Amino acid sequence: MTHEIAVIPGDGIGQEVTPAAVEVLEALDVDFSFTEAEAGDAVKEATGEALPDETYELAATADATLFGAAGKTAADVILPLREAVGSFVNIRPAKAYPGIDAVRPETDLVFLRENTEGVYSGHEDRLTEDVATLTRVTTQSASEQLAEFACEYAGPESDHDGFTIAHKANVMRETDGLFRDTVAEVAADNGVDTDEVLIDAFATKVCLDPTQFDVIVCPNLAGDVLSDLAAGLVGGLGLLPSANIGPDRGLFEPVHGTAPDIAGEGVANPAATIISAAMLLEYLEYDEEAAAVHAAVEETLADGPRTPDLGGEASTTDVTAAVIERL
Ligand code: GGG
Repeated sequence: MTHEIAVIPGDGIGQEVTPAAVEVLEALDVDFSFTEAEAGDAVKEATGEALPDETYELAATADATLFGAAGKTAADVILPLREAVGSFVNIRPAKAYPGIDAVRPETDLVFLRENTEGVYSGHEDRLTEDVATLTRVTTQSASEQLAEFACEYAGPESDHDGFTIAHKANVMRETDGLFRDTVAEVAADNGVDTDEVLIDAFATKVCLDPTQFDVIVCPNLAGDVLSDLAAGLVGGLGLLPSANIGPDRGLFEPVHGTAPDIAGEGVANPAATIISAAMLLEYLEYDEEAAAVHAAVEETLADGPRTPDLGGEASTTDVTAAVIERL
């Protein structure tokens, strides 16, 4: 069976790390058909549209999508692409790899981020020169859908022991109150253990001792910010993959953005995108191949060439070749 994979590199280093991950997928014995499409700042400049209709359609119909990075047009690109695949959760694992000089080598976390609403609802207005507003949206239905996923991901049948609900319901009483209460109720109904933490307290606690946490379920913006914070504990954004999961399809992307400071230099770390490709393989139930890619990345990080973000001098292509060699 051939799997149709949409490949959308986006901007900046997305143009470098996405082909690297495709190369790794091509090295496996899996029948993929890759179709590349444009999105982002460059296509907006050329055509006036950051996300051409054909790119949206491709993501909405492919079996899975591999995305690179969004820059200035992120709101017009990555949010609609997540919608195209019907994604309601963004899974963001943040773990320290052996051999990497991490601030907190004991870190092993998974963020389950609400992926459709919150302050990324898109309801922003510039009312006057002085005043801009944003409507934060929380729905019981989206919170329930996330919670049901979290119960499967971290429930009794899994390797996890329940999850932590991160929120700020003491201040955002209605929106985060609804989020917290809904997620806690679904977990209780499913017999899944939960505890809760305020988002600001979480930021301190996770830096001091990340082993206090395992799976963290959180609203959209909190998941975006806190997973980047966790990247700082494990060696940087070059190491964090993600999976946007919907009922019938998924979109897989590194957590990092376009990195304009190094874009075009050929030294971007491809690890986050290659691990995202491993998550794509898991999603399509190629568990053996996924495990092989995870292992090859781990070995490369431990003793192979390293890009400058990890203290090395290797290029994106050197690291990609090293991963493929270890498959
Ligand atoms: N590959 C992830 C990416 O492009 N990140 C840039 C960004 O601004 N992301 C916002 C988000 O993940 O919601």
